Amino acid sequence: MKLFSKDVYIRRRSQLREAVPQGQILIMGNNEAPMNYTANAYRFRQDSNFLYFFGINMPGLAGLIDGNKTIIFGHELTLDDIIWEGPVEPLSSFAEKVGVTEIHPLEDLPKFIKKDEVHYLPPYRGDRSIFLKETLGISQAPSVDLIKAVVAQRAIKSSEEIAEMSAAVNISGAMHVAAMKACKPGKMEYEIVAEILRTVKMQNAELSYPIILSVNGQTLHNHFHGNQMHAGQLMLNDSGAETEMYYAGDITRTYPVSGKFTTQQKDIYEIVLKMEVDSIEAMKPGVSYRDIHLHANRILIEGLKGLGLLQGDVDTMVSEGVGGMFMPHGLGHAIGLDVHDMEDLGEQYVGYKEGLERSTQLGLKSLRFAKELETGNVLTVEPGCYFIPELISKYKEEGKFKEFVNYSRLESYLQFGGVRIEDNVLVTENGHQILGNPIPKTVAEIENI
Ligand SMILES: [Mn+2]
Repeated sequence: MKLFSKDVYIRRRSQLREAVPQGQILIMGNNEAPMNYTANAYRFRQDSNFLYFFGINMPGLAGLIDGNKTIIFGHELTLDDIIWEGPVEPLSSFAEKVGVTEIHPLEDLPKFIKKDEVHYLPPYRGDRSIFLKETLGISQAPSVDLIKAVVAQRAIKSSEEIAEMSAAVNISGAMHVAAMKACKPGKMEYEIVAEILRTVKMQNAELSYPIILSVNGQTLHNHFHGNQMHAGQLMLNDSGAETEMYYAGDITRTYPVSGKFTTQQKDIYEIVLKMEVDSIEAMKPGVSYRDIHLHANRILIEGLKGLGLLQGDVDTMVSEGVGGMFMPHGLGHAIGLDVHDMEDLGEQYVGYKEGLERSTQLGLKSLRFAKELETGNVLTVEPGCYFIPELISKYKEEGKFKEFVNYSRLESYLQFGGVRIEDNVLVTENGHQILGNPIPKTVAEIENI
């Protein structure tokens, strides 16, 4: 189990205690999650908040900060566990490495909990909800004070976290290069998936989310990998690794199955690339990510206007949300210990703030991070352009945006698919830094590989 140094966890917990000075703070770890029966579990994934404050990657733990005391609740292995799972380092030894000396059995947790004074975070697994309500007898809602304090801390990445995240991007980059090299007409999509899995496993890492890989890139989260790939199609690969310490990478590349872009593909690709590069260029502390999203939208609209697919006033098209028809998702999201960082705590706390309301427009409504950037934030930048036949035909029928959209010219794009390009970017004091080593991105780099 890889851990940061002891003082990192001690510092994180004392910062949290200062931000939430009253009452108890309970941070629950995850349990094993059965796949088809109890002993056959999914890969164990520790809770990210528990990892952040207590570090220990084992199931069945809880951390309690009570006054100036910090306690870990859990179990030492029994002889029976050792017979089946082998002799691992005792819990007390791991606890010591994260600066905790007091350990009690998990069954004793109810005796320590002051039901009315305990702050806890929103559960996202059924077993935890039941444990909080029935075993601990807590009836109040999750603590907004605790949510806000955790978000404020985790949103600002420290240098040791940036090193882990850069490693995650580098593994993700290797996955993408392997996929590019394996992509050939006649092969099946799952053969590329196999190359990605081989690469991530060879680096002792795991996926940070299920692989999105398809020649139907217009489907934003396409997990079907059963298509045969043909020359003339685009391959969209959105996949990332999480390191042994669970920091995530989230990278997307799009490239021609044949290895060479057609003119039509290159035209769209260059628009998306400009959206991506210019968005990254605009990133610095104090700039609102919503504004960067809208600027990317403007580049998309100008680009599609240049191709004769759109017509009319660009400002009007931006404000009417015409771009959402071709990019129905947000420009990016926070990333860290979760690929959508802290989404369990609520996007309204992670990416929005009081007075900043979520739009209802297609595209902008899916923007997960809209507020001003701060030094230490890490976000994905992932513009795209998609031709979704079902959406286009519905809008055409309804006459939606008919003064702006050249529907007859769009006909020749119905088989296009989609393009998305994504990198992970740190906001620095002076601007920004793309994490990890460069991954082929320009038309020339991609055709070359
Ligand atoms: Mn992403």
